[in-house]
Amino acid sequence: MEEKMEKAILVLVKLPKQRADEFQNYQAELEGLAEAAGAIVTMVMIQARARIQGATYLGKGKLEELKGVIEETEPDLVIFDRELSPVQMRNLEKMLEIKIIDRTGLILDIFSQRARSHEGKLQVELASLEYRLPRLTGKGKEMSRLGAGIGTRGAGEQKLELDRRYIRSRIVDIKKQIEKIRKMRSLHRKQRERSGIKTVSLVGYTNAGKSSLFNALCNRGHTSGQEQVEADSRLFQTLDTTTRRIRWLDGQEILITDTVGFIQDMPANLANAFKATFEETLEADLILHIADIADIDYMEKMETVAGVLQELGADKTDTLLVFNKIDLLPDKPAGNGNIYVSALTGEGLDKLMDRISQYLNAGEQEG
Ligand SMILES: Nc1nc2c(ncn2[C@@H]2O[C@H](COP(=O)(O)OP(=O)(O)OP(=O)(O)O)[C@@H](O)[C@H]2O)c(=O)[nH]1
Ligand SMILES: [Mg+2]
Repeated sequence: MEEKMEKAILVLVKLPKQRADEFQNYQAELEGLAEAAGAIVTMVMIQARARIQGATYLGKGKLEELKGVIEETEPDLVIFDRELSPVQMRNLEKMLEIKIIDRTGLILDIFSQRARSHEGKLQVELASLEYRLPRLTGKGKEMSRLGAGIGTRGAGEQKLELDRRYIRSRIVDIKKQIEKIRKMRSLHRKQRERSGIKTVSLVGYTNAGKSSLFNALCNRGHTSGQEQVEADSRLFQTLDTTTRRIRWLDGQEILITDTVGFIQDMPANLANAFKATFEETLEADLILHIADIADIDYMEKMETVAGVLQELGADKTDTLLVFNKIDLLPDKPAGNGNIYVSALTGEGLDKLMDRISQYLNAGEQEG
């Protein structure tokens, strides 16, 4: 928080396949990501194009316009809406002479700022290094050119020594460490399985209200004297999974887990780095998929989440869809069997807890 806010220009390319309303949400999400990283968006520049320009991302005219705006308004950086190829990145930096961050770099930066646990930090560092490796222009040059702030975090302390050889050996090292942690996790999981305690994992798009619901359920579940997890409107507030044991009114104990949120087009490196975290989710007895029903884009976001779950192989785990933030809807949806709750007001939580119990106990009888 001590770091100063950086002024950023956002640059987006609208392709023909993006509908106007889709594009609006896409833009809002990028603004949300920029803010989450600690930037103040001073200007948004949009170019509608038939396709992305291979070498420079933008067309010639738009580039010149952008250069003019940069000279006039002197921002700290320019943020691009998609992942740039190493070549595009280099060309843009050369032409615009300013710090350039693409969407992947932005998400990596947010993750670097938020990771708290040892494992989370390793995962983010791994993803950052893998992203950076093909983008290095020469020994140590890249980092010194970037200076400080957004885009420079998360790749370890020896920033100036970030040459390719160092990065490669560090990647190998981190992978080993993560593998060790993964084994520990699976050991713990087996112990839990033997103890017979059921596990419930909360997943969903970033900002859906997972952490808020996690807290609300823990409060109802007689957890004594434990801290709340942080909930905030910033995207990717949660990066570390938290598991708590809670006791239902009927005396049953369950383990409940809060997890990192999903986003569309999650950078591949990050998704890979976080695989171990999601393994935990895969092996839960029940997944609660939390969706923000007050978000105009909630259907697309639900599809994104379902897609990621499928990729991870979690689509075979029992999943209960939970619509959160019902308090924000003027008209309550009619009783259609869906679960509607508000983590904020507590509405619907009793019903949700009943449904969770039903599920877990049904599983018991079958198995
Ligand atoms: N009105 C309303 N706001 C809610 C509700 N649940 C959560 N929020 C708000 O939505 C924002 C996001 O909540 P979080 O619980 O941090 O969401 P999350 O899914 O954990 O988000 P990430 O950890 O960033 O992926 C916060 O500002 C919450 O106060 C709800 O039921 N009603
Ligand atoms: Mg959260």
